[in-house]
Amino acid sequence: MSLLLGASILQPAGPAARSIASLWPWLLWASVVAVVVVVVLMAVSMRRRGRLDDPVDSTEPRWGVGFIIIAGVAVPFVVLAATYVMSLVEMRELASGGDGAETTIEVIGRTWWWEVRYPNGATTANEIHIPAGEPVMLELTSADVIHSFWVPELQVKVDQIPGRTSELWIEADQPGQYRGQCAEYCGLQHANMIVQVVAEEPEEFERWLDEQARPAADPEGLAAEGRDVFMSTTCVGCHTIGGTEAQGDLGPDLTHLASRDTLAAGVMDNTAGNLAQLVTDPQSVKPGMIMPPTQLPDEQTEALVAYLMELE
Ligand code: HEC
Ligand SMILES: [Cu+2]
Repeated sequence: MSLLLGASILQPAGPAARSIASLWPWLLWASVVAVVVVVVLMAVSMRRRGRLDDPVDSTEPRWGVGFIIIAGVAVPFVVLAATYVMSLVEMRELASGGDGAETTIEVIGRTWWWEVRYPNGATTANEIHIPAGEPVMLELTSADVIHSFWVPELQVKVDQIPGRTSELWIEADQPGQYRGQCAEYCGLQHANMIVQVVAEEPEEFERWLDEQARPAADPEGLAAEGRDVFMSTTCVGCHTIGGTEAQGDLGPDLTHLASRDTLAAGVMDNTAGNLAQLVTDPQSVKPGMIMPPTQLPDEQTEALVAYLMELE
């Protein structure tokens, strides 16, 4: 997955985003016409003012009261009313589009990553897998400050407010990856709070979901040493690994870490080298994140990374 994957509201990839994008050309051209008319009128008035020998009586409207009523009241009223009605029609469509969604996914904004929970108990982070071609309901909330969930190719943005749950349905026409971003300033690493929606064929999604609900497999060899490092250092207090004593809740669930494409909410690819850097010196990856640096002998870091890479 490319971290630079583009995401534009003008390239909608699902029904909700498409209906929003359909409003856009109307608004653009209405605005262009309004700007051109105003600029022309300004130019005309400036030319008149330039001619000092031909003073204008400023109390007398030059084109009469009729002009003011048409250009200043009637035309804006028609434009605004039309925009309002078009928006209402789109909003009705958007409100009902998620009816009949079979999957509900909890998405919890946290500084500065996303926790993603499925009804079967699977918990993951920063990647939301959905079946392509069907609506999916998201329950959006926050565990700390206000965040905002925005995947431009799929839906409008919706704020994630602590103590409140907002519903938002999303649907992707085709399998693919759709980049999203926190859209409400939430602190130092707000810009590095990236979410990826991964739409898959429904069977593939079901397989992924079953897999994600399983506990982690028992490691062997170097990875088993890595597990011991994990369980005997600070990691165990903040992270959960299903099937082990690690049940921390401050950081992402790592049970299936190796199945994710990126680390730390999309800031780096999930590779051994990047994992080693993230684990030993997280502040160099995402300054300000609550994960502390961990000084370990090189062999222990290597074992720890081997363990994390096996969490598929
Ligand atoms: C004080 C709590 C805390 C401790 C201790 C901690 N972490 Fe973290 N960890 C976090 C948080 C919070 C994040 C997510 C930060 C972000 O993305 O903004 C994170 C992210 C990660 C990630 C990336 C997960 C993902 O899905 O992208 C890995 C891997 C990780 N930690 C491993 C470890 C290991 C290994 C240790 C022990 C050496 C450790 N952590 C210690 C809180 C902690
Ligand atoms: Cu933010």
